[in-house]
Amino acid sequence: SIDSSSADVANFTWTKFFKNMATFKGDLSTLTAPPFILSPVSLTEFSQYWSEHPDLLLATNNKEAQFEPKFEGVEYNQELNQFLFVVRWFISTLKSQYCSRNESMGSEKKPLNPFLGEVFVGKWEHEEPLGTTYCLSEQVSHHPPVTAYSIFNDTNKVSLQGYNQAKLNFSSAMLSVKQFGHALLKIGETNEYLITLPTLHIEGLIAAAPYVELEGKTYIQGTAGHFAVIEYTGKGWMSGKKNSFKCKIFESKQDHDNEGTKPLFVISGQWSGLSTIYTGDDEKKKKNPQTFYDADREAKDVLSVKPIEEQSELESRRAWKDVAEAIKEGDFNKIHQTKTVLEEKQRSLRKQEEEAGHKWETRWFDLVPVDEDHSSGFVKLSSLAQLSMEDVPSGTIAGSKNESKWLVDDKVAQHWRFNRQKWDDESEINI
Ligand code: HCR
Repeated sequence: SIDSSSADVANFTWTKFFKNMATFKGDLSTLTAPPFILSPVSLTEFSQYWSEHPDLLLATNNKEAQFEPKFEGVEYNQELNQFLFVVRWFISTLKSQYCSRNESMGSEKKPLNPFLGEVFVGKWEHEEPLGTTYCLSEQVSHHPPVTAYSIFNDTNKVSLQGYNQAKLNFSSAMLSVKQFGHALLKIGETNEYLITLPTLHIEGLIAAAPYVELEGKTYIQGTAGHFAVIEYTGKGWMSGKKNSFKCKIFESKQDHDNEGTKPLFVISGQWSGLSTIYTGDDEKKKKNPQTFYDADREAKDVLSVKPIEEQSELESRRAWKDVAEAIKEGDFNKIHQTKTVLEEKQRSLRKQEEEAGHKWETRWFDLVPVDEDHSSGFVKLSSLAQLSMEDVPSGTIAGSKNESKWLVDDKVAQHWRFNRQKWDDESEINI
């Protein structure tokens, strides 16, 4: 949101921004940044990053496909095969999620803070057997900002749902970002995968050239038991290369916890470039390395979005059109004016709702208490992976000190879930 007058904004230099940051803690709505670091893209659009390689997402349910490379001496079965496809698809999403602004705009930028009820929709259309993959994204909360999404392909019975909230904290010249939420990938009728979201930080702030570096871990837990832990490291740490990761794949969480059990596979490299897979037996000796994924060689598949003139007023690109133009033109006054129009409209809508005594209703997603979450495998998968089901940073271990730091007494955790019926009944927004 605009938190200052246009004159303030025009004079808001990077040095001032950096000084202000010293005491910053909050979310996107409270972060004021100089105009040249603003992006004309709303955070609701980020949901598409989960599937810019639809072929890799859909390969997870191709029963005829054998995961390549295949190693001799490893006992493959259908579940392990699928798990490897899931891990490869997940690694393929990271470059879009965390590097794409650097590629398209030269550095990380501050995205537009979506308004309540803002939606972003589109599709990836392919010939059979891939068929059409739909992407729905909705801003389900403004304070704090939370975006929920659903990406589904009925032809291949693959669907992904999730939500995301980023909590920002500035310390040691770095902006640290904890992600709340998770993703759930459903394949066919019975197989589901819980995917946790990594912590990240923004580096390059002193040089006014911000970029994202991931830290911490992602866990992937499947219904059949397979468990993966992906550990992120940055430049100057372990490998010395930026965007590095190491992923260990186990038959189960128990195998992971048992120090004597080697992983089935170890994958390492750069998530924004090349990664290599070894069997658990070969990894230490670096024997028989095989390419796992090459992010530089896979062109992304651009989501098809309706022209702005055909969009509803709630659709992101239409709603932010004037602001986006002003940002692209670098016109400080226009940015301020156009943002104010949008924000005032939102304020008056909330006031009207309050006066009428009703609350804004989310469109395609429901906030479901964890003990009533019967439509997803979240509870089962979290307990298999011994992960917290509470409203705590994604990937927090159940029963850990870290978990208790975030807990609020007597508060039952609630998570956003896609309600397919609501989408099927949708009459105003179409793709
Ligand atoms: C932290 C961030 C907003 C949140 C963005 C999230 C976490 C959103 C969900 C996506 O699935 C993944 C994702 C990717 C982005 O890397 C991350 C953004 C990076 C920067 C932005 C800050 C709020 C902007 C800070 C402003 C700086 C550049 C001065």
